[in-house]
Amino acid sequence: MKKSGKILSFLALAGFLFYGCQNNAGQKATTTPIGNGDAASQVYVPPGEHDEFYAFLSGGFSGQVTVYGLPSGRLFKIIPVFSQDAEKAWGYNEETKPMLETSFGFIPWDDAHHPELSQTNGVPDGRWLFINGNNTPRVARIDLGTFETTEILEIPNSGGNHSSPFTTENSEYIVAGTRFSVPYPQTDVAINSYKENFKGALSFIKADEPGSMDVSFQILVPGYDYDLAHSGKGKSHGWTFFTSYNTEESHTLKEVNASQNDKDFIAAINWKKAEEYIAAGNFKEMPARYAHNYYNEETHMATSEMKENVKVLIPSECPGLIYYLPTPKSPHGVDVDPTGSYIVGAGKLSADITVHSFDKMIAAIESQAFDGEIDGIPVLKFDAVVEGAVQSGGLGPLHTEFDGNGYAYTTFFISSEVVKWKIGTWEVVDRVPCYYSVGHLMIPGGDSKKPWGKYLVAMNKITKDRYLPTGPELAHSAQLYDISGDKMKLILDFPTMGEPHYAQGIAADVIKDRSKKIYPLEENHHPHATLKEDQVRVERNGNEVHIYMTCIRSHFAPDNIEGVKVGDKVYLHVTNLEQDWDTPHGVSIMGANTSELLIMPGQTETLLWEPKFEGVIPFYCTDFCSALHQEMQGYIRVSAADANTELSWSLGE
Ligand SMILES: [Cu+2]
Repeated sequence: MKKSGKILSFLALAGFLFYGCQNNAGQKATTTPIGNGDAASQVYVPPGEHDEFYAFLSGGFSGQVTVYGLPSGRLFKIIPVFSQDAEKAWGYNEETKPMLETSFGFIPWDDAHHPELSQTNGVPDGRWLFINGNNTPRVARIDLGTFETTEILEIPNSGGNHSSPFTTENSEYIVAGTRFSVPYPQTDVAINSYKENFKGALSFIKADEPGSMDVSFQILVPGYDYDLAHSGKGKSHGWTFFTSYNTEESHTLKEVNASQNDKDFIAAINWKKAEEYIAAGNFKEMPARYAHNYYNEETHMATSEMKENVKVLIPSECPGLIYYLPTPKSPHGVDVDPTGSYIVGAGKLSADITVHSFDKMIAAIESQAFDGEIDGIPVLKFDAVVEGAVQSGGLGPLHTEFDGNGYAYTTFFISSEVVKWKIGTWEVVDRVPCYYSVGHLMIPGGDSKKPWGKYLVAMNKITKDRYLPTGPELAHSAQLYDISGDKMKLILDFPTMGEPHYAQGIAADVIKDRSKKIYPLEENHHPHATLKEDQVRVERNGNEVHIYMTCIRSHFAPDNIEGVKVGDKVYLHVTNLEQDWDTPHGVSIMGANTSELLIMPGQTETLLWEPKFEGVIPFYCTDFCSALHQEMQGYIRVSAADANTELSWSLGE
């Protein structure tokens, strides 16, 4: 009976949410949220001019990252990460297939959640963007010179990688916390043995050197759900904070059973202490199986390597490594202010926002102000660590970012709003509605030491009436607020791809001049590159045919090929000889069971084609490259498996 009562109250909460949406929608019909005519000019970037900021939005369940300009809200690029992308041949061409390898085999999709810019001294530095894959636990690195994914690391012994990637101050590490606790290591046990057999793992991933991303260590923790994370900065550099819920350790009907405890925990990890324990050999080597995939920009090829074990720290054997900060009520976001002094926990079933003090935490550790311990992890006394509470007046706080001017901004999912409050006095100074049900928010640099506190992007879970209807599925929405004055002002709605889960923003100046324009041919070390047109050729090796092809405006070389047979595996290794910015060529061939290739200037890509029957098959350039683009085409003759058609190739004969 008690349980059904709880279920009812949750239904009531959901009803409130739905009512909230309808109500907001109703308001929209009679009022204009933008309110004044000059909002449009604030987001207008005239033709030929550039946006002031890059915004990198998670593509959510699309598995990708989208790149927008701010303040215009214009979409510039979709960067494929965890999902195959036929437009760019990501995961389809031979070069990038290894990027999607995992211990489960080739996986062409994931649920991307949190983009995170690399940092130097706590400030976004524009080198890389990291992002996590939630479903099959992974983290990825995107190179912001090329805007391409160059590295993906699977996270072993983890179930759902939500609290990730969240960097440390110099990108020494990015982190990954298990959202679903699982048997560690995985084994066949009854689900109702959760409390005895299920554990969580908090992973620290070395990330400061491309090509050598690896799990440096994992910390074995109780079987809670670890939700989000942020690392300390300034005085709290060396610490990382993870929220947890389900400290009840329930395994079923979690919407009720994981919401019983008045407080759950923020786990505070002293990762410098962890490094000492690792250096001293005070760890366990645990079996694991996880893929490390790396795209080498010199060879234009990815490789996938399987790793076999991982170093694990056990809290009861590592005093000083981890502490729990009690935090009301199923905390979701954990955010650290720009000075590193305050750790903000947003209890998603609460109205208030809890602010812990880093100094008080250290003092509580030194004076051993503990409320017992769990599996060797001291629980700090709530009153000893809490600094203040923001009496928000809202419902369902989720995430907080900062403007660098002494203010914090917290999203409220249930009451669908952003609340601005003052650090130190904890008073609410402004609030604006979101349309509707906002999850994350992003201020460029807003989780770093130096936010660019000019704009705020709210990422909304529900769109309802914001755009023209497109059938049952509606575009999700981001909303841009001007936060340069005392009051937040909504100035733009723009649609997003997939779920705009979280985002990061950075001043365009930090990145734009380092953007790569071409791949120099002399640096192309692809094993199947053809760097000059007079080196093109076709080679047979058993039933494998390798076509070494080039393209330049407006022809392929060769463009007539004969001697291919039914049953062959035909590899088209195509090098784009162009050395001008913005001159890609595409390649497609009729009936190929894969996507097109989209080859950047100076790059080599490979398409695998297995002809099924005799005939003459056309291929063509798919990227409109010149006035004679339509002429950029060729033929491959396919003969019977036992035919004696000689291998030959030509251009212009
Ligand atoms: Cu072309």
